[in-house]
Parts: sequence; C-alpha cells; structure tokens
Amino acid sequence: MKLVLAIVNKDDCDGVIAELSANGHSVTRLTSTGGFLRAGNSTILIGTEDENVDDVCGIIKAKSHARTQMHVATPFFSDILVAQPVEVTVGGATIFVLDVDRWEKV
Ligand code: 2BA
Repeated sequence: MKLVLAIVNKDDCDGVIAELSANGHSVTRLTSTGGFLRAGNSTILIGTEDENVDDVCGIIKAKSHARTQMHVATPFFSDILVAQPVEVTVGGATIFVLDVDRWEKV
C-alpha cells in the first residue's frame, strides 16, 4: 500500500482529479500554499495498492503542465526596498510516494 502525495497547480487540479476518479482512484484534495511564491496550489492524496502507483503518477504527469511565473524578491539594502522580479518555472507537479504501514476504514 502506498500514499501518493502530489502538489499540483490549482489550475490543473480539477483535470487531474477528474481523470484519477474516472480511472477508479480515490482522491482527497487539500488547499495548500507554496513557500517560495506564497501562491495557492493544491495537494492531492491518493491511497492505493503498489501496482496502481505508476498509473496514478502517469495521470498526474499527463494532466499537469509547467508554466512560468514572475516572482518579486524583496531584499532590503540600507532601508531601501529593491524589487527584483525573477522568472520561475512552476510544475508540472511535485510527487511523493510514501509507504503506508497500515490502512483501515472504520
Ligand atoms: P513554491 O514553493 O511556491 O515554489 C514555486 C516554484 O518556485 C518552484 O516550482 C520552483 O521552480 C521555484 N522555487 C521554489 N523554491 C525556490 C528557491 N528556494 N529558489 C529558487 N526557486 C525556487 P516547483 O519546484 O514546481 O514547485 C511547485 C510547488 O510544489 C512549490 O511551490 C511547493 O509548494 C511544492 N514543492 C516543490 N518541491 C517541494 C518539496 N521538495 N517539498 C515540499 N513541497 C515542494
């Protein structure tokens, strides 16, 4: 048994979840925020048997897209605020696959 935890762009999340559900995978969606951009994203949790992990990851990969986003860093130099926009590439998705010791539905 594995837990697939994926951080997905919020604009891709509906498509990812629809495709996972259509293929019989149960999904929980959490609202989350990235530490670097401080922008909203979505974290999805999928508990599944080991043999389904490749299918789950394949769907997430197929439905998640990379995009560029501007990030304005705000370092202070001598009390003067200097804005330094930098372009960062976000996604497709960041996926973690974790072992599950025990799984129960009560
Ligand atoms: P954020 O932390 O908001 O990061 C957004 C994007 O900014 C990242 O895209 C990456 O391209 C860039 N970035 C992040 N930290 C950076 C840094 N210290 N310096 C320069 N650029 C940086 P992704 O790597 O695709 O990550 C998208 C989101 O996935 C992240 O949003 C975060 O919420 C999550 N994430 C990514 N890697 C993670 C990890 N190892 N652990 C936990 N969450 C992670």
